[in-house]
Amino acid sequence: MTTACDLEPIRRKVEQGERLTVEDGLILEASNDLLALGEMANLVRERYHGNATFYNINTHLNPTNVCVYRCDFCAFRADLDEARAYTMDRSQILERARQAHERGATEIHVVGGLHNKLKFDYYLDVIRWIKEAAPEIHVKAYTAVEIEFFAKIAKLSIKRVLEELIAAGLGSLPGGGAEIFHPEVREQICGAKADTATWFEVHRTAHQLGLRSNCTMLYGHIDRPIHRIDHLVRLRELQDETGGFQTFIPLAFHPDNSRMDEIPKPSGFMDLKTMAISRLMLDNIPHIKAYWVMLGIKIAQVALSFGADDLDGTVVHEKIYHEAGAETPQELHVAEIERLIREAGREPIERDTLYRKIERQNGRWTAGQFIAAPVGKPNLE
Ligand code: V47
Ligand code: SF4
Repeated sequence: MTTACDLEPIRRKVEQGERLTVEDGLILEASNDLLALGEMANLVRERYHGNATFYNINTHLNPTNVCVYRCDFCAFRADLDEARAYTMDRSQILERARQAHERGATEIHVVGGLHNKLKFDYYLDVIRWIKEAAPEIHVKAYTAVEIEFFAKIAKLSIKRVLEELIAAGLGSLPGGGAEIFHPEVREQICGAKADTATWFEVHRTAHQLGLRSNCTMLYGHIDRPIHRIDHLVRLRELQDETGGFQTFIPLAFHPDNSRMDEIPKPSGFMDLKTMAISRLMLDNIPHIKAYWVMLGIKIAQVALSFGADDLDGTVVHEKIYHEAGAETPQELHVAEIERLIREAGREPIERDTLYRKIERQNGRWTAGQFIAAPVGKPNLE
């Protein structure tokens, strides 16, 4: 157990904007002084963004739940012959994109299973169909795990797969599939899918092609402090190299209907502590997201004082967490998101996926200026 006084050297580093080491990270992990961790994380959060707190209007699309992999934590996947297996066709995807457009969404977040039979063309078509129905919508699609799967089934390089997806209309990559990078954990919970080196290769290649991406960490299952700190430091290293990560999202494990359902879900204390430590270790990633769907609305709101500056979006049609027991609603309306942010003493700003301020007039939206971030700028030469 760490005492308040062990945190003093770290506090001084944070105040002076110095980078924290792995050892510092482990000291933070050993501390139960949640308020001290939160205060330090809040300092970094306010140095980056002041009171600004971001959200977007988005919708989720999971084109298929059929998946060749069997990650232990996943309650979403299905086998091809199961009654609950589904694959969306062109008309369903066009309809979903039209609905998103009518609701004023600026982003569709696409992620799904890795189907035994579908060809790479289907995944390209999903993006083309969205763009056909809603050309101005940003398509944030396919985790690094999906990208490496496409490369395998299409017998193409990761670079070529990304280039084809970009030509179809891909706008950025979501951060999923990262889980825990440390092999002690990864091999146990999702050993069959893309390994850590491949996850990084996909994001590095995406950044080199000019795409922005997000990154995540799935915590609160069999992971230990060293695994989480190792995970954060690996992300920080790629960010030093490319500057292409926009947002980090800590994902709290939801056990229901998974093969790890004997593990209790992480407590509010762990959620806030992980949020704060993430903000402190990831000094070069501009945004930290409190994804309300998985944290619950109450913890997500409090997280705005523990390092988070983004609440994700209005989110409609989310399946991955709801099938794993999330009790949050399917959608939050803009007025509710703004109320939660204001009540926490922050200023709500609607952003697009690339963090440009959204202006709305007469039912139409335009993306304005990029919202400046002091560090974490791309360095891609
Ligand atoms: O990779 C799956 C996680 C991820 C469970 O980029 C689970 O803005 C908890 O990538 N309990 C997909 N987590 C979701 C994702 C995401 C979510 C929100 C925002 C962004 C973004 C990306 O969901 C998977 C996996 O890590 N996941 N099952 C579960 N039972
Ligand atoms: Fe498949 Fe993704 Fe679920 Fe793993 S997390 S089983 S890759 S859908």
